[in-house]
Amino acid sequence: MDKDSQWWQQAVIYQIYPRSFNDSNGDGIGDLQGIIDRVDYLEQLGVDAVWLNPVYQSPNDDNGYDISNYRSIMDEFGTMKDMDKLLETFHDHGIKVIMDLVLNHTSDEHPWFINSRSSKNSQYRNYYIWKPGTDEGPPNNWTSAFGGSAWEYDPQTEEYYLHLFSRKQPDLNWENPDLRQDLYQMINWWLEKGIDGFRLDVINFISKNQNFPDGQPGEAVGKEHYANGPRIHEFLSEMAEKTFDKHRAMAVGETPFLTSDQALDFVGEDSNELDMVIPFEPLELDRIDRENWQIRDWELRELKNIISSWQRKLQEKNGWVSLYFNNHDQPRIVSRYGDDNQYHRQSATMLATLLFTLRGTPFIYQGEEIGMTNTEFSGLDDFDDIGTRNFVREAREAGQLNREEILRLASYLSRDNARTPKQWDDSRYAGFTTGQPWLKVNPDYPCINVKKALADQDSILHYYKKLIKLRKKYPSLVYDEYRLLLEDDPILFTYLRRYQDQTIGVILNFVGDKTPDERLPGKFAVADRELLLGNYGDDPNLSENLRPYEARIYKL
Ligand code: TEU
Ligand code: CA
Repeated sequence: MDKDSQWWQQAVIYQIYPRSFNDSNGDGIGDLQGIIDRVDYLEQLGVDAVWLNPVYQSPNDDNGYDISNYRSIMDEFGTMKDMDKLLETFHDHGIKVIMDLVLNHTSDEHPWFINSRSSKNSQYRNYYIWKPGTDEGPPNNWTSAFGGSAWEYDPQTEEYYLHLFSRKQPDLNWENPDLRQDLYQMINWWLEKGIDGFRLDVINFISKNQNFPDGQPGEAVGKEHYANGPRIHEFLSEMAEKTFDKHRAMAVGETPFLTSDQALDFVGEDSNELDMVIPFEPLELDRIDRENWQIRDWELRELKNIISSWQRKLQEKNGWVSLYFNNHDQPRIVSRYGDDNQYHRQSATMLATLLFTLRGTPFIYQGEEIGMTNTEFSGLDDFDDIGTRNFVREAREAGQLNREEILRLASYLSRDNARTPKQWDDSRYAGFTTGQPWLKVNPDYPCINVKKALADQDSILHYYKKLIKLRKKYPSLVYDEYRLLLEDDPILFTYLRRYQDQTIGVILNFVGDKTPDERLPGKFAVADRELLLGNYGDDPNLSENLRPYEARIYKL
């Protein structure tokens, strides 16, 4: 059990999007004091750590993922004093604090970039990636995640710089050892303050193929030349050695385009790079292509396949993953893989049951624990997120989709769905602020809010609390074996978890219909089976039909 005794393996982590969590001073923007004010709520929920989205100084072109000073706090969120107080308060309540760190790019307003673009001879020129253009214009055909070319021409020095995200997010040049040393120093500066770990933004993008060849056409053109690039493992192990290891801090890597086969190179027991990775595949089933914003129908079998291959693969070499269904980039899961209408409670709790009974560390995104849903957008000007706004603009220019179609796709896929203010109660603006919120509150707040959920013993919130407790009690929910049953069943997701001599069985009904009992395998028909938790409360005979979105966890 030694290899398994890291605190974060048994932990449940709660993600806070500070802008939308709680506003303490009525300016309509969530802030650090607002987070401090809710520490009791998080403690009673039972989470072990919080991960804060970026709180550093930023011009907010991409809501804090464009950092202009790594060592100071965004004015709207408060001061470094507030940050120190947050850390102290959370530690007093036994909750660890994980910060978000963006090392692939900075803001174009970071002093490094201002200096870098000023002259080809600048001491900071090679902190970023500059190239001369070609006859066609940009150095190659790579595209930005937010639309258009990944290269921006800068008239000052007549060269292009690379930006895999917005043009206000220039990519850092990790080939430069001076840059790497500066980043490590900054990381250590935070770790010395007592931060417990980091979530590393798009960390598998930091090493680019230095020939900068054209990419294959398709989604994210160029990705085969920068996702998991040539020196990625060298850079990550150097960083771990110079920073996290010395402080025994946790490092979680956000890793788009990573497959389960590649994951062990980052988190397997014979690599020393990251403690866990954040997979994307389980959340890509309902979209064909992120860049072109196309959606599709999907089948449960696909989800079972993806989850099962990640579970099996990572266990081979004791690698670890983050388990999540929501974050600040994802539309709300209950509106995607569940039913946010007729079976809101049932489907939200069923999906949560899946998350909390797999091998890995569950991450709850703010509002998920009360079943927050996608919001309503009334027009094409209603969107705030840079990615959505660019999609709307480009789609209108291309003229292939009509207004309704664009609105339908943007409403379903927009990151704004995740970013609407946290719904605390049924007062005006859902108790998030006394002022005018920066982003419209979801109109369903009178129905879905924390106050109401706390008062109802059968709420989604109370179910999450039970799941958190259960995970602490049964190591077989955390470690070791995962075995899928009924592999081809199109409706049921059923599996066993086993650790030492303890076996747990999970049955999930993924549809809003009753499901005939004969699908259930004999494994569950043991006489002394005990229902540990079910989202309908009772434990009917196994010969009874499963009810819509029913979830049951058995000790076998
Ligand atoms: O997201 C990385 C990522 O893969 C995004 O391109 C994602 O696919 C996109 O949000 C979909 O529209 C991280 C952060 O989580 C995100 O908030 C940032 O915008 C992005 O990096 C750039 O820092
Ligand atoms: Ca505020």
